[in-house]
Formats: sequence, C-alpha cells, structure tokens
Amino acid sequence: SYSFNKSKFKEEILDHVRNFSRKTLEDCSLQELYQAVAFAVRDIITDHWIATQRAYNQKTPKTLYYLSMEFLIGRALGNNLVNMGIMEEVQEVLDELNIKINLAAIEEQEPDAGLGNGGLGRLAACFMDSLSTLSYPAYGCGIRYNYGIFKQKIEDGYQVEYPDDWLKNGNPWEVKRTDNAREIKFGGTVSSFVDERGKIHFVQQDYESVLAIPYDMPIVGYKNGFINALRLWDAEAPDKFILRFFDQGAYQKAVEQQTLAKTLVEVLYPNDNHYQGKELRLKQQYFFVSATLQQAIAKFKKSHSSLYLLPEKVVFQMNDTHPAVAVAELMRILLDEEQLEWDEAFDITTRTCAYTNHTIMIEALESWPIDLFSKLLPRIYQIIEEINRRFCISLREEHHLSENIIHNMSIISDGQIKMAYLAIVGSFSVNGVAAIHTEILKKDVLKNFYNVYPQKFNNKTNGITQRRWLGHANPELAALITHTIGDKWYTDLMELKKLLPYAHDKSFMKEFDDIKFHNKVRLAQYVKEHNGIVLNPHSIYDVQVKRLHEYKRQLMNVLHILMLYNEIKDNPNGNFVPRTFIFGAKAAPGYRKAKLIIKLINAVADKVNNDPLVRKYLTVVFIENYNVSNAEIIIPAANVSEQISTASKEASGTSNMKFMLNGALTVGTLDGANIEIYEEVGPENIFIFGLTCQEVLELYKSGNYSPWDIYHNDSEINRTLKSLINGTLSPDSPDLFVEIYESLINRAGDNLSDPYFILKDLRPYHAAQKLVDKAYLDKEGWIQKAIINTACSGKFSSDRTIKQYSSEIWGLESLKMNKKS
Ligand code: DL6
Repeated sequence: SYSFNKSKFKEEILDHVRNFSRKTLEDCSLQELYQAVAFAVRDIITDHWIATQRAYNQKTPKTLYYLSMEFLIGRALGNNLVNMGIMEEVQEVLDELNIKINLAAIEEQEPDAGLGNGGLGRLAACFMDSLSTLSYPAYGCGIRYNYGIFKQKIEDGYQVEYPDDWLKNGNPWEVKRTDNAREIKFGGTVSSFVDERGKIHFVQQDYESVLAIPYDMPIVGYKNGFINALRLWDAEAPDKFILRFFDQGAYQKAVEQQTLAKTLVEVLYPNDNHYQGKELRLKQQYFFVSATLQQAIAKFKKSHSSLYLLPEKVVFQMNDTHPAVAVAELMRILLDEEQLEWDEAFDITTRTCAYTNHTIMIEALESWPIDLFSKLLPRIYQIIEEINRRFCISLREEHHLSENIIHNMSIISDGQIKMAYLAIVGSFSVNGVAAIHTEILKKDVLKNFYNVYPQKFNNKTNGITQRRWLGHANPELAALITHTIGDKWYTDLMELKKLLPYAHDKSFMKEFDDIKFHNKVRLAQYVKEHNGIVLNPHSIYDVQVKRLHEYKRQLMNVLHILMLYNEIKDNPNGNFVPRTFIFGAKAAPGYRKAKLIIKLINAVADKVNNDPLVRKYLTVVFIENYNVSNAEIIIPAANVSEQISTASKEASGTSNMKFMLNGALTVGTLDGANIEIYEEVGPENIFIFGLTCQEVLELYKSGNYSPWDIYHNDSEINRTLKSLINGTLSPDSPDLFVEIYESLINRAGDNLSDPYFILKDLRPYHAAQKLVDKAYLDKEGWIQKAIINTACSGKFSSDRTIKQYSSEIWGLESLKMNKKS
C-alpha cells in the first residue's frame, strides 16, 4: 500500500541533488546520493504519515506513549524500504539512472541512530516497528541526543571511546515541530496559597527553564501505510534574543538557561544495566517526561472535556524506571494545572501509567538522593512524599504489615527515593520481560509488592522484529523462506513452523546451508576490511556479541578458549574442529574491569592467531564498535550463539532470539528467554549447561561456594588461570591481568570471589562445547538443527509481544485506515 512511482522517484533524486548539493548525479558524493534517496523515500512516507495523523484526529483512538530514555534504531533507509516493499524498485531506479552503485553502498552512508546502550534500547526500537506494523496508535517518546552511544576503537587491545556525531550531516528523516514546544521548569522553590474557596494552590518560583522542541521521525509499518512517530525532544533556551534587555541578575540567569539547554540533551549516558546518580541524567529524565506528558494531555484535551476519560484514551508505558518521574509529573499536571483533587488525580494516574522492569541487577536500580532530587524538582518531590505517606498508611491500615516491611517498601527511605517503588505504586501494571524473570520479581526481588498488588504483575516475554532481523539483515534467507512457504511470515512469524518438514528436504537443506556460507563469507569480508584478519568460513562461527558485563561472562568464554589453546598445544596431532570465536562488545567507559576483559580478549586473540600450530584450528576476533548495523552482518553468519550469563541475571536477552531466527544454535544457560527458546526447539537443538536460576540463588544464600577448591582440584582450570598471571598473555607487563585472576580466586572460602560462578560453570561449559564440535561434524544433522531453530523462532517476534501488551495492558485497537482518511 505504498504506491511507488518510478519516474517521480527519479525526478526527486535528481532535484534533490541539484537543489541541496548544487551538483549533478555524476559528481555528487555517496553521502549526497544517500541524502537524495532518503528524501525521495521520505516524500512517499509523508503522505501516509499525514493520513495516519488525520485518522488519529478523526477517530481519537486510545494512544500509547512509550516513554524511553533509549531508542537504538540503527539505520532507517533499508528498513523503511523493506517495510514499504520497494527495495527492488529503488535498486532498479538506481540502475536506470546509470549510477553504478549498489543500494547497500548507499545504505552504508547512513549513520546509525545509536540512541541506546543495548537490549533495552533495541527492544524499544523493535517495539516501534511492531506497533506501526500492527496499526496501533502510538508515539515513541525520548531524547534527541546530539551524541549517541560512543564509537569504540580498539587501540593496542584497549577500548578507546570517540564521540558519535551522528547528526553532523543532518538527519533526513526528522521533522522539527516547533509548534509543539513545551516549557520545562527546574529548581526554584514552591510556595502555596489558599484561594477564596479554601483550596490550596502550589506555585513553583524562581525556576530555570528550557524549551523542549520535538523532532518526529517516521516509523513505517510493514506494507500497511501506517506511520507512527518517534518523537525525540531537543532542548533550546526559552528565548535567545531577549538576553541583552535583561538586568544583571536576569542576564546571568538567561546565560545559565542557555547553558542548561545546551548540555541537557548533549549525550546519552553510556551505562548499560548500571545506575550512576548524576544530576544531569535526572534532568534528562524529567525533561522528556514532562514534555511528553504536557503534550499528551494538551492533545487529549482538544477532543475530550473530562480528564476522567484519560485512562480510556491514553496509556504511558515506562521503559524501566528511567521515566518513573512520569507518575509524579502526571499528578502535578492533574493537581496543579487541572485543579483535580488528590484522590481523583491518583486514581487517574494509576490507571494510566504502566511499568516494565528490565533487570534485577542491584547496581542498576535507581534511587536518587533526596537532596539532589528535591532541589532540582521541588514540587515533584513534594508529590512523591505525599504519594509515599498515603502508601505507607495503606500498608499499615489496610494490609496490616509490620513496620519493618513497611520500611522496606517505602518509596523514600534512608535518604533515597526508590524509583522502582514509585513506578510500582503509581502503575496499574508491572511486567517482567521473560517468564523466569517475572517469576523472580514476584517471588524474590519484589515479593512484598507482589503480595500487596498481585493483580499488577504480569509477564511479557521480549521479542524482535523479523522485518529488520531477517528481512533486511538476511535477504537471501528471507527470499528462500518466502519462496518455500510464502511471505506471510513478515507479519506472522509463526508461519515459520511450516519450514519444519523442510528440515529433512535435501535441496532445501543445501540452499539453507549455502546461504549460511554466503553470510559467513560476507562477514569474513567485513572482518578482513576492519581487522585485517582472514577467517576460515568453513570453521564454526561462534559468536558472543552484547554489552560487556561481568554477568554476561565474556570472561568464561575467553577462559574456555585458553583451555582449547592448551589442548591443541598438548596434542598437536589431535583432531580438532576448526572454530572462529567472534566477540563484539562495548564497555561502559567507567567500567574498569569490563575494559580489562576487552584487553584480555585481544591479548588472547594475539596469542592464538599468531601461533602457527593453533591457528589451524582457532581464530579469535574482536569486532570493533559493535552496533545495530554490524549486528545485521554478524548475526546471520553465526553457527553458534553464546548466551552464557549467570542464571537469573539476564532478564531476557534479545540477541538470543535474533541468532535463533537466523539459524544459529544456542550454547546457553537456563536464563532469561533462553529457557523459552529451549522450550520451543527442544533439547536436541540447543546446548544447555550450568547452574539453574534456583541453584544460583541458593548458592548465593548458602555462602558455600568455593572457587578455590575448583582451582585446586581441576588441573586444566588451574593451568588456564595461571596463564593470566605468568606472562603468557602479556609478557611485557605480566601483572596486567592479575586483577582478573584475583577476582576469580581471591582466598579460600572467600565468598566475594567469582560472584558470577564462572569457575563453577566452566567445566560444564567446556563439556557443552565438546558436544557442539561433535554435532557440527555431523554436517546434515547440524543443518537440520539450524533449520529447526529458524522454524521454531516464531514466538519471538515482537509482533507477538506487542499484541500481548496491547490486549493485556494497554487496551489499544488497530486503527484500520480507510482509503479516504
Ligand atoms: O528487556 C530488554 C533487555 C533484556 O533483554 C536484558 O536481558 C536486560 O539486561 C536489559 N536490561 C537493561 C536494564 N537497564 N537499565 N538500566 O538494560 O533489558
């Protein structure tokens, strides 16, 4: 339903090159060509976007506002072409224009919109794709960071960060919407007065303010003409021109406001699963939440006279606690601006807000110091205090809980504001992101809250969009699947089940395997270009790509490689199955240990790749700057997907789903969504090892874990760990990895050592990897398992996830577009 007019499209490209670059096609750069193509595509999108907006205005459907500090979108051009179904047509136009350039080369000119850290941000991006494809009315609401996630270079084996100036050539997809600007207030004091009817009013005074200006980016639904907006807020000073008219004090303030506006949206905080407590981060949170809520309420009021209808027409989904101030901001708007009474306002708020929890990692939980918070957001703080006061009374009087439990559940305690508790108390829904994760929330981490509000808790297992992660990332496989079972899988991934019979069809197996091989060659080319390393595409491609975090246990993967290294050295004539270990991972710039693990991976890579004997069997590569775009090249090439987090720590994982979809076999622990992958493919088609969640939680509690014993009783593990400190890996500075060694085996019986149970799981991991080798030697058997993985990945479409959110939490309805609207 996106009509494509070839000659018009051609004209648009030529016009754009002429008007914006003042050039002809022959002499414009690739970047200019990309801009021209992007604008021509946007032109088609715009008509549909306007139509979607008109349908919103006419039908005033219930609308979702997905509040997220992160949207890890990646590139838009290729994805838009897939969703519009005009990939081939655009390539034809390029051919007819006689530009001897592949569309893929033009796509590469687009910088990634890297406005996120990892899984949480990428999930938001997949959700946006599914929301549009399912025609659900929704806005993604976030921040237009001037700099996204840093660019990573590896220098001398170390991670070095460079700024990601993604907007330097402009952004052809965005539309600035100055008409929707909002004022956001920080600091100052709150005074109150009583009106003639005895009602108390609160007014914020002497505040600093910034203007929030939205930039909308189109999110194109798959072949349905439905376009939602990703609304990213930029900050500007309230009035740039008034400066010189002010007196000294006002002048000072105006300068400060300008600085605030400039710094506020400057950069994405580069921490994944880790809370830092920086004031600027809190400013960012309140900034985009307040702007979104103000705008949502204003829009609602245009077509509704009573705010009591709000929960029927609007839902705010908080992506983790980062936007949890939304609860108090909505209360502020309803109380102070709309003059509602507390009980009414609270009822509306708690029927409009919903919260997704993405982690149980204690270091990720946000709790703001009262001092900092109340200075920056004085009125919001007052409201949170009052929410908490009433909440604690209800725990005491209605739920008859002990003072001890009430203290533990209090939103404010020990000088801190606990954002997760605010989010739970202020929401009608609290969901986890995989079945096991939700169970852990209910039974463990949030047990007290679950006892008080059992009806709020629910699970929504994550998903990924097949349009990007198969349709765009793996076009050959997408074509084979479409040829075999038709194209319904684009909007109904369960259709892939129809591939099951083909797992034993010789000709399908061959084609499937050939495609995997092509993808491996494609990745080898990328690695040759970027790392100068030559890969053997016949080896097993064993891939671990994700943020670097101790709980994800990249370290265990490296130790296993060192064990293999020793095995080969000991038995040079042995029969080893060639393997290429591929890593990609950014570490938070302040996370020292994680950065050292990157250095270790590179040290092991040097050792392995430069040893003529070992090189026959093993190659280790660290791919720089892992991001959405290179993930699209890496994932389709994988044979083995490493999902090896300490059980209970990875809430869900989503790359596990992308690998499975593309026919890789998982080596994994029973953690997060791995458990559900295991359920879908069955035990023969996955390699599960290691402690279970329950075992991990019990082992923590018992305090009986002794990595020291493992170190002493297992000579291979002993030898492997010693190679960290005896100069094998870093002859010039033998102490380099002592810290890693010591974190694993500090002292006998010291339960602070190896908190992620790496040594405990290392042997079982090693054994699972031996089974992988064996399975890979059975070539046909392996291909069958790979096909079964693809065929069984239907559950993990984000379309399924979004339908569940919609029917069980949001209550949205698909907006059927008629031709006229
Ligand atoms: O739900 C998306 C993603 C999960 O797949 C990962 O397992 C989980 O670690 C991640 N959580 C976070 C938490 N963040 N903070 N801050 O990123 O969410």
